[in-house]
Amino acid sequence: MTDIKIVLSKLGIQDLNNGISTGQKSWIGDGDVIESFSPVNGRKIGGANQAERSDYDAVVNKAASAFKSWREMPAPKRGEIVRQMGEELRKFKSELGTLVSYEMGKSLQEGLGEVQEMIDIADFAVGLSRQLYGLSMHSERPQHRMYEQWHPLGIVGIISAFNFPVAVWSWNAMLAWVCGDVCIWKPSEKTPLTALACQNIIKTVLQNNKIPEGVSCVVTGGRDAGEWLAGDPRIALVSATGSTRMGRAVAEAVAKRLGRSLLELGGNNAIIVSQHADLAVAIPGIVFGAVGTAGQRCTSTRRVILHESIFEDVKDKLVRAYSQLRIGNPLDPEIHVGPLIDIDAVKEYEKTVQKVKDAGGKFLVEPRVLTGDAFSSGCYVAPCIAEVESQFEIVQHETFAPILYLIKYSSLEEAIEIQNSVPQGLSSAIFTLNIRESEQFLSQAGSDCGIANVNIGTSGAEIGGAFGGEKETGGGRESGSDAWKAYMRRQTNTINFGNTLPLAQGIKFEI
Ligand code: UN1
Repeated sequence: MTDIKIVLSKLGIQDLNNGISTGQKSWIGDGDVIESFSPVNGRKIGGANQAERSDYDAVVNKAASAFKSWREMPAPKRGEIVRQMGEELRKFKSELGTLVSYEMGKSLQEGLGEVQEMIDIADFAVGLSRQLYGLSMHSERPQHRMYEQWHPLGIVGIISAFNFPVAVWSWNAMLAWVCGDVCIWKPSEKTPLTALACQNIIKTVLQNNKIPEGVSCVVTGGRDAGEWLAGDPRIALVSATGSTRMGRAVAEAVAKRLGRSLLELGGNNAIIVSQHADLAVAIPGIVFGAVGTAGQRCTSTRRVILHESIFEDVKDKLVRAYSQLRIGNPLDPEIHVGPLIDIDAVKEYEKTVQKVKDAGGKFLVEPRVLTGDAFSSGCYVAPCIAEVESQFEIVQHETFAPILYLIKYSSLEEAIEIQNSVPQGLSSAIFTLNIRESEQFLSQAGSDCGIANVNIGTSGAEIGGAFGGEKETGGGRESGSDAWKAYMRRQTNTINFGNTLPLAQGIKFEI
């Protein structure tokens, strides 16, 4: 098995007694050490000093001063810096992917996939750096020109979650950088070391190009650090990924100061499987969506809405597929399902299971917490499946664990209604070969989610599309398409090149 010490040292993270420091005090603060334990085996990996308020203020000052020069660099030149960052990430893909897997607990393939997502968004951002287009309009006045341009916003605060400890940050940071912004990243306190590893990679590129390191900053810490960012008028945009509860707190604090927020919060994603589905495609889509990353993606499949005529058949197929799942050390390539992030997550899993039972749900694949030497961290749970009623209270909530609900429907209208009946609106899918059904699902009367797929599952979105969702998911869009606009400010410009001053709306003002 991989020697994690070697991985850490290749990523420039030295072990300092029990704590770990990148040697860049100003980035990581002087506060208490946050310890990072691997959910794989419960062992301590290291620690990082939390930022204190004074560290935070120093970081903001550094970022603000870096912004002054970074914003003046032409966007395609900023794109060149981001291209080099993508190159560095390619070099460290194996080490960073391994650390992601070890610190977070996702499978090695998914850890590597996450780093690939960072490389891809870097490529996307490089192209984008030459395409930050504004529109031009026809003025209603003679000898006038009107157009809009997009300017950098300033400092972008990025609050990221443990489940995609590095990719979601990169979706934000890479775009923000080509847009001319500088970033302050508050990573999840559950995965501080992957963040420091990324910081080391980015720092090298900045240093090689003699660019101030304030372009990319990290403050490690818990809730406090998130609150500092949210409440700070110097932070032009706060982009937050995580629970709806956290997002609500961020949104309120940012709105109070009339700042901007970009929220990517919980999902309660459903797959509709119609009687016209190709089950050979649908079953793996459901299983990957439900158990991939041990059900800890915001796009994880939580609900499967099955046509009554195929309910028994699909149920049997899913039960059979679940019996083949291998649970264990995520660094072992044979394993499908790794651990949950920590013991608290296991408790949440158990609580949800109990609530499902109390409400009258019936487990078709039994939940259990795994014990024994291979599972000594106490974080391993079995993916489970329950038959439930859509209106159960617990079905309205997102539990970050591999618990899948099956719900029966008889008409497509009813299926869509069930799919839309939860407070969240991130990802959704339908499996059908019937074009009327798929079009109805994608129509304005169909899925109310930010992502709606046909014949693929709810998770595993590509970086090229705008990523995010509606309702309690928060409404923000990150990553591809024109999500970059959230990281810039629009300015409308009107220029008079004539020798009179005609007023708009035909108003006459004579002096
Ligand atoms: C998340 O879980 O916060 O679509 C992001 C997916 C991944 C991203 C998930 N590309 O599943």
